[in-house]
Amino acid sequence: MKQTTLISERLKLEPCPIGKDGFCCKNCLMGPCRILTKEQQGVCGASQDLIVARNILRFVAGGTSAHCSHSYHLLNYLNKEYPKNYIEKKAPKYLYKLWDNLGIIPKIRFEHFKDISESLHLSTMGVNSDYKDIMKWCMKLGIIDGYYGMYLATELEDEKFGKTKIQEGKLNLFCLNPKKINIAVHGHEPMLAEILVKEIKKHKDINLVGICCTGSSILSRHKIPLAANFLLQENVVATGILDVMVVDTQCIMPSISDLCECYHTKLITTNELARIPNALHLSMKSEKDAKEIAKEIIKIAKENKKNRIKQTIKLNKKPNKIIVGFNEDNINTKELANKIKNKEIKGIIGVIGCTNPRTNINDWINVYKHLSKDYIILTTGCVGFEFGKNDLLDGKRFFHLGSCVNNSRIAEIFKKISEHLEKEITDLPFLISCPMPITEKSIAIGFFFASLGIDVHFGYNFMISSDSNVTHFLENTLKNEFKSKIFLDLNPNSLYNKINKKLILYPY
Ligand code: XCC
Repeated sequence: MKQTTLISERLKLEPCPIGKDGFCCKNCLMGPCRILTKEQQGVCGASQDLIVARNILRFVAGGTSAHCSHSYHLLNYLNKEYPKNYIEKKAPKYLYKLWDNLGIIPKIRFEHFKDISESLHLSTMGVNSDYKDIMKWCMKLGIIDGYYGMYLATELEDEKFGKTKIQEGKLNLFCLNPKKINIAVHGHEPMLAEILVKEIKKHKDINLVGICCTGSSILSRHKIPLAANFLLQENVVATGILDVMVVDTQCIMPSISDLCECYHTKLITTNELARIPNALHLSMKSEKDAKEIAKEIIKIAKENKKNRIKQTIKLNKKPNKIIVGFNEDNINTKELANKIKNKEIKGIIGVIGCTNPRTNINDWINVYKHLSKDYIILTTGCVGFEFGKNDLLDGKRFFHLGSCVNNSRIAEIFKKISEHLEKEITDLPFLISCPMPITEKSIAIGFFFASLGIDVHFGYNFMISSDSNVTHFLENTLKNEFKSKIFLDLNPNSLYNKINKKLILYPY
């Protein structure tokens, strides 16, 4: 039988200290060049600042491509065309004007994909060597990520699958049921999962659970229990009682393949981009495919239950109860605006993104718990799951808005509040905090919110921990045009103190 390890074991592999700071350039074969001082240059003459800026841009391009690909897959699935003038329709008017003047918005159909590609082009060896201009491209991709990725995906999913509803849901590994046939849906694009939700209603012996953002999506719409975030995905298999794991795209650990072999679980891939060794691939391109595949999955799961070896993780606790399904329409933004105006709350913090196992997750969660006395917390993604595990998702101070593409809901809420108060977004006490980023997507999301004029905090380094000019640019120069900053604070208490001392999140 295959042997495998869990992430807790693999974490012993230390991150590369040079790559961590973005000091390694591997964009050509004269290198890779490791540039450890400001005076050094790569073989081609690239400075440390240039190398860091290019590495960040390539990271943001990766994240933006994932979100844009998500909405593109949805358009194909729904047989729909790209909406015209999408950014112009969605963005606050004054911001659209600003971005238009800066020449950073795509206008022609598919131009946003060209911009992702051009980012890769300009950061190859010997094209763009102006780190400031490269950072401007990061902002451009941030805007693309926000609108052609998150906004469009959220809008299409709301149209097709219905708006989310405020309701009680369940979360954690204990949502798995040893007595039933367990199927998990994992990834980010919920098209097949939506069909499965309907199909399993005919099968009382099946327990469907979600993982990561596909899970958050069907939790917010249909109360399907969310068994795991990114970090717990392997444990879902390692319980020994998962009969089928269906994955679409993004955040699926490659380790899942070996793990499924160890634990009898049938692994099924459904997206052409996300092929995994030893998985059964059932290609899903249309709703018709999805209906057939859903039936097939159920059949496979039923047959596979008898192959369970043994239950290896005790599931002797109850799942956490949570309130989910908030969105930009069912949250009373007028009331929130008044609360800000009357100083009943000090502001709103969007706590977003992943749960990086190299950070102290509990310390971060505790800080937001303290902050929630004065601030409203809007949350999405894997960090939202951690709030749920700590029984904080009560719909009073903590509002769960769904998957990571649903971060557009946070942007909409900020926009609506600013309209109620007749202020620019940047003049209001809003903060985006991404304490534990893992993926390129979370960095792209940060750049999107910064483009809206909101300060963005990261709690884990993405190549900006040194005192490079790039760090300085994001903390200081960005303000000149976008009235925001992107900054790093790795220490939860220090972030708390900065907020309390009004160094960030200025009161209204
Ligand atoms: Fe991050 Fe999105 Fe992935 Fe979780 S699932 S690890 S991107 S928070 Ni969306």
